[in-house]
Amino acid sequence: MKNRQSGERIIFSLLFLLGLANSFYSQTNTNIKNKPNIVLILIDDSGLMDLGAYGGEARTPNIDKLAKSGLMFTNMHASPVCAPSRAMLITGTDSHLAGVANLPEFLPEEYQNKPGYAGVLNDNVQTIATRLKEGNYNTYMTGKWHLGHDEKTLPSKRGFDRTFILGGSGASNYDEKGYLPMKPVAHWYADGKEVKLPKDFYSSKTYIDKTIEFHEQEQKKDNPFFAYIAFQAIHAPIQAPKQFVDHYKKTYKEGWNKLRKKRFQKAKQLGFIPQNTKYSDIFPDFKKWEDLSEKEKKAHITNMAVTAGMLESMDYHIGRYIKYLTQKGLIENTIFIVTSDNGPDGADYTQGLMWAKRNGYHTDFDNNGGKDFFGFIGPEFANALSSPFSYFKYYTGEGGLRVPFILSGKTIPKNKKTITFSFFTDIAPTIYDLVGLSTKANEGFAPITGKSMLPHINNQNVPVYTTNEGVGLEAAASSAYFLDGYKIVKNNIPLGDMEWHLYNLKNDPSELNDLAKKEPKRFQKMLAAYQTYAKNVGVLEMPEGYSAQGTVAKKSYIIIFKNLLPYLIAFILVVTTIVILLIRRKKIVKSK
Ligand SMILES: [Ca+2]
Repeated sequence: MKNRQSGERIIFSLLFLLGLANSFYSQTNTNIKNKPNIVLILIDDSGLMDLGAYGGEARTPNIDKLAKSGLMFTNMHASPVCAPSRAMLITGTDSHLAGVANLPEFLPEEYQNKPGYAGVLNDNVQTIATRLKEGNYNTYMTGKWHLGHDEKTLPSKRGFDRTFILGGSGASNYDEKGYLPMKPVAHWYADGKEVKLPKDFYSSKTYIDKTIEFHEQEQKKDNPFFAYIAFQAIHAPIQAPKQFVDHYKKTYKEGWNKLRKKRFQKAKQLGFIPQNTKYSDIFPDFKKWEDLSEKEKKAHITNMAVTAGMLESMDYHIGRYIKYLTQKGLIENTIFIVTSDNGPDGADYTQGLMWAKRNGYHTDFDNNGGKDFFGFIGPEFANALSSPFSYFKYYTGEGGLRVPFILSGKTIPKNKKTITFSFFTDIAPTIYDLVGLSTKANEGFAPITGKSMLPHINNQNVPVYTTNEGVGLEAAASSAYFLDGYKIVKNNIPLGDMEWHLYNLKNDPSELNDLAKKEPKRFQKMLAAYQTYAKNVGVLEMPEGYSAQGTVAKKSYIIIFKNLLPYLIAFILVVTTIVILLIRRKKIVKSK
């Protein structure tokens, strides 16, 4: 009897333990399942108003739907250039502290080993992917990484389970061609190893194909996921399949001044800027649309049509991904974030066209189509696209910094817009807050310098930054400091004057009315705050006469010259030989 009783007790205890374990398992499983999936979509070089939802000309119905079903920010600031923005986005920490103060391409050689300037994400910071692994997330990345490109510095070493990425700053969207003489070949990596591209590669298509593939191959399907998709669209070379481009052929026929004015009016209509905002014109030294030949106009109109088509094509593939997540029942619990890393690219690639053509590119979209097309928008149209703001990519004028930012998902307010000031480093801590992780950096790591936007998301009357919380920024020798709706800004050459100016962004977002002399106290206070910021993060002064575009051009010319040197020597030798032969012949004739 005793034996029977103790046997029953053992069985009961085992059942009890099994029950406990089961309940613990289902609780953990529920916790995991309740955490939202995060899809972080990064566009390359899109200004605030390029997407349809933000008043742009491109048809982007899928992103527009996300914007309508979510919260649209109109006062989000990135850095003015790619890699520093990406470092801040993926870590929540100032770019200098993260090791990516500037782009390697833009940096004079002597700066490349200085602290903060290696152009590679350092070990003082953790990425969103690493942090989300704490919450059992599956982590995927496709697209442009640009924060390191050897086996030790790829995203597969920075918390991403599955990756298919471009290491460098840009490339053809159809094959392995680079886009700058200093990087004639581009390199892609899958799960940490260099790979050849699939035959049907088109950047936007393949990045979505690969993301879907990662979902399909996933073993831990019950875990939440984080997918970081960093499109090449709409970075130069601008390329898109014809079917996405042809309907924009007439959209930009009136030129850059009219487009800039049109977007300015639209920005007012949409409430992005106050009604009494003054219009800032295209830079006065820029080419005049009316002075162009018909052939030149057509080239510009085509480049713009391809830009719009490239955005539409990107949106189309985002739509395929949304459809996939819907079919798999994952969409309900997914939060989408859509943003861009800096404003429109005003670089003039005309000088590089000879190199581009020798390397397999063409400039005839009508006859040769999107593949191998070398498109770029140039400074004038970049100035129009960055409307209603001043400047564009490379500069800390608002046109270089203001980017679209859309948050959309079950727990996000629907069909709302916000004009609260926010900064790129705020995105990572906001994600941590959304999934229930600490918004502070883990012990032993550099601080997360951004702030969670979740209190603002939950109640738009609560600003992200209080009136005494400032934000500093420096990249490629352009700088800014934001405090209480004001901004001090110093824009680098050639378009800037390297002087500090003070603007009230609340009533003067186009930065026309310099208040430095009118409000000296505020000006001095903000200058001092910037100096403290610069010292704390380790900003280095660039050499006299430095400019980002100038450095790229100089590096490119040296490479072009080196490549041409053998031909030049051969040419000199041939000419010298001919001259010697002619002189000899003359002498022989004379002596006869
Ligand atoms: Ca960019």
